[in-house]
Amino acid sequence: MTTFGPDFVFGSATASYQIEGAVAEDGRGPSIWDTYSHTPGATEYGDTGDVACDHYHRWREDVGHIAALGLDAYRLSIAWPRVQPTGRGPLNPAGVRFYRDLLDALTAAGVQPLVTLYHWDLPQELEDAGGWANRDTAFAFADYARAMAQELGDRVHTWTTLNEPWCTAYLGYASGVHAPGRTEPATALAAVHHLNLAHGLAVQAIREVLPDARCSVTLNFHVLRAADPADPEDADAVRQIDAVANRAFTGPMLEGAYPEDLIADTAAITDWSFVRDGDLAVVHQPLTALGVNYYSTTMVRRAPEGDATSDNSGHRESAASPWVGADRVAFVREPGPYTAMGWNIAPEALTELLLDLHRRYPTLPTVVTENGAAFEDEVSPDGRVHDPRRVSYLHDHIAAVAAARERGADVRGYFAWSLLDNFEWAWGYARRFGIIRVDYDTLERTWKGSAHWYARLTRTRELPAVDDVEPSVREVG
Ligand code: GBH
Repeated sequence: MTTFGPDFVFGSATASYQIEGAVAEDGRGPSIWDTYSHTPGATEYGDTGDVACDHYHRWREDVGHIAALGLDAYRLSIAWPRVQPTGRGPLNPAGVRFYRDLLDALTAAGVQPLVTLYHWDLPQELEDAGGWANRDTAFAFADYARAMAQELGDRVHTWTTLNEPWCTAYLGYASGVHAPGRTEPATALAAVHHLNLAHGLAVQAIREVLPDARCSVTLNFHVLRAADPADPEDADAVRQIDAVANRAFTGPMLEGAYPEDLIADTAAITDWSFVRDGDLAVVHQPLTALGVNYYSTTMVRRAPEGDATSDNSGHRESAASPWVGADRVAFVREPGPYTAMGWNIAPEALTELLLDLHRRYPTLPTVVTENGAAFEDEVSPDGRVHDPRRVSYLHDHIAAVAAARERGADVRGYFAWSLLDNFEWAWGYARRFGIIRVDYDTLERTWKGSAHWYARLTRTRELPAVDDVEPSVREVG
């Protein structure tokens, strides 16, 4: 029997642009995702976040679902352009009030709020001034973080600076499949550094206001496999992708330096002169916890010169690669099973990742801030929503977290991605990750089997069997 003690935190996660809608209401300014999603061809079916789950108007109902699920915590993100429409200068009181009311409702329901300051919706005006390629953006972010600490400080349990800066830098500025849709490898590396700097400056700014603030960052770790583990060339491809994807962030944030092999591998692209004296000391801040987003593994091999890097990531097609400086790395499709994103399912890799992080950073607790899967749900005539593969996915990955804990990893919590079906970035509404189904015509919410299953877990704190998906009399939904 797999059991979790009372201190282990079970939650679920969302992000502002993916659920809120109301993009032009109450003084919200435009973000790069408004611009990008309205660009023809950028997203599947031209979907945008204009309405999304209409969470901006339905948040009270959604807090009701969070409470009914028995969640210990809820991970949300603040839309920077909603609280500070141009990314600089005066705050928008209506935007601040929205988050204050939401945080109060969560607290009243006994749910810890974990707040991410940046889940990809950069104010458009900051992009017009250069976006993450511009060092000034890092300082604007710190000002925004300070303002949020002042306005919302006592209501937030844990602050997370950035969600997955890998995606912001490489999908936004190298492959261009995310906003702002730029395809400039050197710019992507400048963005990496300015994001790292933004993180450090923001942690400092938050702690100027709230000296004891719990601060973290969420990274999407690439768990890498060599196509041929016995081939040293494939092992070197693993090392190279680990540098550009993982250690480009953990190096400066957690160890105070960029990896030397990363600088060497990218020497033809940039001289890294955007890293100024003193920056690394700023980036390297003590953190309360490290957020870990995990979905799948990545397999690579050494490719001959000129063999274009294939990106089998399940991102929408792009001619440009997110893998800056990795022209001689090829990506190999792994054995299934796969989710609807085309991502292979590998729960044992989550155990490995958590143990590896514990070994490298023994005093830094981890929290799984996202894990989940897109599948096509089956809606039966009586309106029940069946998602047995999502239940299995969650079951196996939560068991993988328990296994890591048994072997000594200091993992403090697990957040299912996502509370609701929502705007899945370039895939729009064509991919559903929610444990609660959203009908995009009526915006009605319906608990899937996985929500009933997760509610059983939060209530009993024992991992339920995968067929334990029947609604309980104590549940709404
Ligand atoms: C997260 O991104 C986001 O935080 C969240 O907003 C989103 O809805 C959710 O996951 C589901 O997509 O790097 O090419 O080897 C996850 C993005 C997905 C990026 C897996 C890396 C691995 C393939 N990550 N992907 S690859």
